[in-house]
Amino acid sequence: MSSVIATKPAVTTADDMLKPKSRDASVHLVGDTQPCELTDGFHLVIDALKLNDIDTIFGLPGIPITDLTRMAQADGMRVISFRHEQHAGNAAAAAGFLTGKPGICLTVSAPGFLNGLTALANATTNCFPMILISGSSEREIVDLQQGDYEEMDQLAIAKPLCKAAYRVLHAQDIGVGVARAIRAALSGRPGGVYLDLPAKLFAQTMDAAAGKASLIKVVDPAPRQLPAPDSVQRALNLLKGAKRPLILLGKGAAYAQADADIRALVEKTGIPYLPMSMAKGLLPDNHSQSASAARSYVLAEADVVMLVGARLNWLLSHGKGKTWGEPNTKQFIQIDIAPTEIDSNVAIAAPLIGDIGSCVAALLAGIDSNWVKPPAEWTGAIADRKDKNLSKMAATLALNPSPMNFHSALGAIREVVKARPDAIVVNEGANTLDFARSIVDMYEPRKRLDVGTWGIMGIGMGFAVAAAVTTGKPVIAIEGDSAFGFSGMEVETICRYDLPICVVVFNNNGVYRGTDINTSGSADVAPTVFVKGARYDKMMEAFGGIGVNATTPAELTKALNAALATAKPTLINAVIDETAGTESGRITMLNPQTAAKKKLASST
Ligand code: ADP
Ligand code: TZD
Repeated sequence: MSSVIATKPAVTTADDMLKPKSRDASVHLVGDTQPCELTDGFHLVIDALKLNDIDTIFGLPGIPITDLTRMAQADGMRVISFRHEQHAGNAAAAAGFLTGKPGICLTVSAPGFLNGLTALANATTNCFPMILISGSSEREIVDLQQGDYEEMDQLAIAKPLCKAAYRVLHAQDIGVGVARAIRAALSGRPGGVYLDLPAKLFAQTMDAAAGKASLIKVVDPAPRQLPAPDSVQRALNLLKGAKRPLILLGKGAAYAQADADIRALVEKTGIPYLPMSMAKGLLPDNHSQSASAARSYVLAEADVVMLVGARLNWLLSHGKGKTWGEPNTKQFIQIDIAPTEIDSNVAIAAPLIGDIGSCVAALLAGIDSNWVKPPAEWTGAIADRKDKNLSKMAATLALNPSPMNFHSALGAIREVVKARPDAIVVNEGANTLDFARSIVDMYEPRKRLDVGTWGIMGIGMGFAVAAAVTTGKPVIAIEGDSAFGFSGMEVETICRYDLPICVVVFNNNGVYRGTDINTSGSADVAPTVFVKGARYDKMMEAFGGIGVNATTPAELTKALNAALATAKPTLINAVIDETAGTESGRITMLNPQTAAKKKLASST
């Protein structure tokens, strides 16, 4: 039901002085001349979101959206208020990925908008649906650059960084604006959408019945897109002819929520599969067909690779080079909703364009009891390598060095997650990320959230809050100490909402490690070094949460189990050997080398 207001604003605050409604005579005229029930921009925005089953807003209040946050809360929406907009934006993005509904981030104008924009761009890069709604200053003043409060042409700035951007100028268009934003975020390849709401809009009034009638409930915002039958046949033929087939599952496959069919496809075909980071758990990592522990081998040796919601970007070495073995030995099948993704890096022999649910269902329909599973030579070779690598890893995990290293600490977390497969793991850092991805097995779909396509630091607490709020499940955030610093202040948010989040900070005293030396001779420490022996656990205690300093895997296990049992906000400062990390983790080769250094090296 749409909300109705009196002719006066429903909430009066000191911010009202700066609100533009007093400048707009026509709004008053409408209100004064029509004694009938009125609604306004504030209420129409809330009603439009609620009508579309959006029940949560992640944001940060201030002019001109403070009242919007209050009214949304009063109207039954969950309003999660953050300490910095980037984290609210990241939360919205993660909520979008987890729920398949666009996550909403609400910010103030210019600086708040810009703070949220990184998250919007990241969501778009990750193909997560989210809507950044920002209040903005007066169009007349902004466009003449007359220096309004927080003046900025936000729509123009947002446009190149997201999938779509819209501005609503009139209350009667709010329904259309919200509907377009939802459809743009969800349809086709999901992504970030910007919705610009100038301050003046919120106080505009209109007849309540007309307002209600102006709202749109979006019908089928992510319509199924069936693949063409001939493209299905082409893909099946290629798969059938393969000697060394491989299925590669990406986070698009996790997002698609076609879990049962994806599992059926893997199991019915008997094809080994490799999950990308956020596709881990689509099938349990201990599944016999998982080729994770033989990753390099299968990528180099496979002859037909079927990509399911995964792009051949830098994370997959662009589908070429040493990672992929001998040149011209591979053929690709690619299932994707975005036709222009095809051939983006290498030739795709069998594109399958459609939504993953429909594409996988179509493939399944073509796989009958006569399907010939991959040759034992291939699956056997993979199994051998897996066994070898897994026993190597088990031996490393069994070591108990002092101080802890990444392996011993993650070995402890691995066992806890095994016992709580419903817990959601959030993961960022460099070494902390790379090692956690391979050591901590996932058992259920959409339980792992991480730095994604950009490899961005700062998603930690925003993603953790969204995971806890949208699922109610416990969250374990495995964080490098540098990574944690980007969003660390949100531990207050975690405590304020009493969320079941346990943050584990892998504290090795710096970015990558804590041992760099400043060679200049000045008193400053090296750029990658932090305060030694910092106690991040005290940050959580400062806001009433539980802080634990853990120096052994046993202490870490105990604290983590306690956090899961009590569901209380907890931060474990896991003390890690400061010499343990490598520069940039596994992507150290992406660091450009100075020519001077090369010359130096070659002359010695
Ligand atoms: P990863 O990083 O895990 O390899 P990417 O983010 O690179 O995954 O790829 C995800 C791909 O999934 C994108 O190309 C996107 O267009 C696609 N995608 C997302 N949702 C769907 C869907 N429902 N159906 C089909 N493709 C999808
Ligand atoms: N800024 C942003 C927004 N994203 C980034 N990826 C970086 C900077 C560069 N960067 C990485 O790629 S990883 C990382 C930074 C700063 C932190 C690594 O240190 P850590 O993890 O303490 O988080 P490890 O486990 O000690 O390596």
